[in-house]
Amino acid sequence: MSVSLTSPQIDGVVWRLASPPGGQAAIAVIELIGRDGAAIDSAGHACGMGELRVGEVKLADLFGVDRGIAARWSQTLVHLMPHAGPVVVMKIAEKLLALGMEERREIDARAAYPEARDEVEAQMLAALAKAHSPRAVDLLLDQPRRWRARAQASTPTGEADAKTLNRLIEPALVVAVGPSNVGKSTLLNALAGRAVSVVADEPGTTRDHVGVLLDLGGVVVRYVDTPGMRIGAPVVERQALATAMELVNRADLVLACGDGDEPAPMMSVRNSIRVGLRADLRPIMWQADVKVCAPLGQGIESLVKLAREALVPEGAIRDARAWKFWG
Ligand SMILES: Nc1nc2c(ncn2[C@@H]2O[C@H](COP(=O)(O)OP(=O)(O)OP(=O)(O)O)[C@@H](O)[C@H]2O)c(=O)[nH]1
Ligand SMILES: [Mg+2]
Repeated sequence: MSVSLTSPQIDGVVWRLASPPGGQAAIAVIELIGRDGAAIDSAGHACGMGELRVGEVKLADLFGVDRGIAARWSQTLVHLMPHAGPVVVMKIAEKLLALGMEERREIDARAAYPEARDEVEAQMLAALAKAHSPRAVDLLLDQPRRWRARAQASTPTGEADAKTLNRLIEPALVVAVGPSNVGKSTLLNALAGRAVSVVADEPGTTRDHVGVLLDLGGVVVRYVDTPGMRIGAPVVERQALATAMELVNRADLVLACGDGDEPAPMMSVRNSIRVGLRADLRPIMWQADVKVCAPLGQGIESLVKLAREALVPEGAIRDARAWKFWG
């Protein structure tokens, strides 16, 4: 790869390809990890996404290579999501390297944890250090024992179950969509237990996307609250909608939201839950999977349970077989 000496150099940011290599996904995930917020700020400008606030999710021109989604999940963590074509990913990787951002190699677990008794125990310690979900802890701690007992006991979980459980380490993407003013942002605030999203009694309140890491009863997810769909929206809002649709395409779970007046959009995606909001105002006449009055907390527990079950089923967590959680 050629490195241009004239490029401005970004200090204190490393990156890694977070989407599985050779996977089937249409979108790639390139993770930028900053030493601090300022390092990420300068990387953001250099990558062509401009200023990106914490919680902001937007469509950006990534180095002129591809239009993709940029999401800032915290001060120091940004995801770039271009199309997953190998040429696109390689060109973006070249640009990052040219800017002085090094690729973070997966750590060598055995070298990092010399006290570990075997490979699985070393991988377990490495996974514990980066796992996001509290529900991952007991499960990971028990893996070395399960792998040692495997010969007598049973075969390990299949690839599909392993991928599901991996969501306890690397959070799944949950995207809430639906018409304007039905209470989507109020729902996010209720789920987060604090005000992370702008709420107002005016259609079109959320003009940008709000992305946060959210703990759904022990399973941490990346949650994006999108601006409502409404007819006659200004251009900037329609752009935001285009971003929302791209996010829906790569979501692990979509919350299709509506209320008594505005039914939830019919989603033709694999994994979705139809959420009837503002259920105290008017009866929900369409087929909702769960009815919610977020300000009163009604239906929140049921929704959390449904979402958790759709992402990481309790049955998979309770599965006593060994789990291939690394590699
Ligand atoms: N009565 C009642 N009002 C609610 C409920 N949930 C939200 N609201 C109110 O409905 C209005 C719209 O709520 P938002 O959460 O901003 O709606 P939104 O879907 O995010 O709207 P956009 O961002 O425009 O798409 C606000 O005035 C909220 O206070 C509810 O369960 N019951
Ligand atoms: Mg909103």
